[in-house]
This record gives sequence, C-alpha cells and structure tokens, in this order.
Amino acid sequence: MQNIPEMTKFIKSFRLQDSDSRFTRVLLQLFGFLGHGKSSFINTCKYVLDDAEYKIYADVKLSDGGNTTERITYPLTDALTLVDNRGCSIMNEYETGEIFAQLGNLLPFEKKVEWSRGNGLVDRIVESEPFIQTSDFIFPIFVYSVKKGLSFAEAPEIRDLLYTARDLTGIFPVVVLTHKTHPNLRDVRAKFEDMDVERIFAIENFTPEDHLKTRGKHEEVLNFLMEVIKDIDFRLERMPDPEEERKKRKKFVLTYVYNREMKKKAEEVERKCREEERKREEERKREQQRSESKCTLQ
Ligand SMILES: Nc1nc2c(ncn2[C@@H]2O[C@H](COP(=O)(O)OP(=O)(O)OP(=O)(O)O)[C@@H](O)[C@H]2O)c(=O)[nH]1
Ligand SMILES: [Mg+2]
Repeated sequence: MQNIPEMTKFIKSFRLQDSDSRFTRVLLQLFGFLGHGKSSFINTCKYVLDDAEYKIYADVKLSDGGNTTERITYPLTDALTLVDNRGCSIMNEYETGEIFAQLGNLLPFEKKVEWSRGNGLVDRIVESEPFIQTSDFIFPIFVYSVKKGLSFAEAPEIRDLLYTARDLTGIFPVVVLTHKTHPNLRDVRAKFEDMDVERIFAIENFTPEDHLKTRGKHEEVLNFLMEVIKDIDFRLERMPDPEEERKKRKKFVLTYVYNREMKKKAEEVERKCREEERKREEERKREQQRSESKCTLQ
C-alpha cells in the first residue's frame, strides 16, 4: 500500500484516459435509502481530500434522514464529481422509477426531486434532455448504514435494486457501508456478499459531532477512491458510445415506468373486480336471508 500523500496525489491527478475524449468527468452517483449517510459520505470525502477543517458541504440531517431532496453535484477533483441523489423512504415503485432516472443521469442537477405518478416522470425526463451531458461517465455507489441492519425480508428487494442499477448503468454498484463500528457490520456485510456484490467498503463517516481525523478513517476513504478509480479505468476501456448509452438508459427507465403504470392499472382493475364480486356476494346473501325470513313467516 502507498502512503497517504502518494494516495492523495494519485487520486487528485487522475484524469479520464479516454483517447477520443468522449467522457470529461465521472459522476460518482450516490444512491440509497433515507438517512443512510450519503450526504455525510460526501462531506467525509471532501474532508479527506481537500480540507484541513471539517466543513458541511452536503446537508446532513441531525436525526435519521429525509433531508436531501435535490440532486446536487460536489466536485471532488478535476475528474471526479460526487452526486448526492435524493434518498427513497421505502422500496416503492414510484420512488424506484425516480431513483433509476437519477442514477441514469436523465434528470437535471440542482433541482428538487419529486416522486411523481403517471406520466410526471416521463415528462420531466423528456424536458431535461437538452440539459444532460452525455460526456458524464456514471459510476453507481450504493450507500447503506450498518446501524440500520438488514433483515432477510429486505435482502431480495435490495438485491433487485442493485441488479437493476447494474443493468441500467452497465456497472455493478460499489457498496459503501457507513457506521462501520456498529456491531451489525459482520451480518450486514455477509448479506451483501450473498448478493454477489464484488466491492464492499466499510467506513465510519466523519460527522459534525465527531470529525477527529484518524489515520485509519483517512486511509479507508483514500483506499475507497483508489479502488473506484481502478474500476473506472477498467470500465472506460469497455464503454461504448456515450450517446448510445444515454439512449439505452432512457429506454430502460421509460420501459420501467411504462411497466410500472401497466402493473398499477392491472392491480386497479383486479381490485375493482374483487370489490364488485364482494358486493354481489353480499347482495346474494341479503337476498337469501330475505327469502328465508319470508319462508318462516308463511
Ligand atoms: N456515527 C456515524 N454517524 C453517521 C455516519 N453516517 C451518517 N451518520 C449520521 O447519520 C445521520 C444521517 O446521515 P445523512 O448523511 O444525512 O444521510 P443521507 O443518506 O444523506 O440522508 P437523506 O439525505 O435524508 O437521504 C446524520 O446524523 C449523520 O451525522 C457514520 O458513518 N457514523
Ligand atoms: Mg442527504
């Protein structure tokens, strides 16, 4: 392993080695659930790489989340930019559609992220098109808090989310586990390993309450960034045309939204059918009771 100044230099001097300059910057797209430490991770990376003093760049909630509602970029080096995406509360199909649109870089930055039903998301994707840079290389990073634990019931949903993110971006998301000193670490890490996640990094974020720089914490973050850079280099050589990639991502999300709407409609039709069936059954029972009471009267 290199020493801290060498690692820092390596990260800061990294440029996209793309012969025909198709990509100009990497978007390290952070995604995940509410309050799992995405914004704190951004502040941590900035603190490690840039500052002598701890600063709050990305807005961090004092309690357990629901804070970041916009999609904001935080340049880290000339080539690497961190993106704080809006966290979703539960695995709800309206929110996952939105998460994939953010992740696929189909929505603009510095704008409020809404959870919209029906065609709201499709409209926004179409309206955003002129503002999207195809020269952005997308690298997905899933942030998960060890402190929140991970139940067997939640694991399949998270696995689906990671695999869909892979299909969308062409890269299996790297997983960053925050709150690494929590006793759940072994269990949560094992569950992510069972999902075949290749790269899992456990870190303890610097926070406004505790940002004493220790070598361990500092090196962990540098190590994470070095590994990400190696992955980017590997992917970059195998990345096809950026414009084609963007079109593919757009199709992917639009199909996802379309299927979601069709599924909702089918569920609605089924619900109405069940409701009518129930009403008919009640009516039939009432009719039966009326004819029975008539018989006893006679
Ligand atoms: N001790 C400790 N606290 C952390 C860590 N990561 C985040 N926190 C705290 O957890 C809370 C939520 O963190 P945020 O960074 O706001 O989480 P987020 O994912 O950006 O949340 P949303 O924007 O609401 O989706 C804050 O109080 C952080 O200080 C960590 O690794 N260790
Ligand atoms: Mg946040």
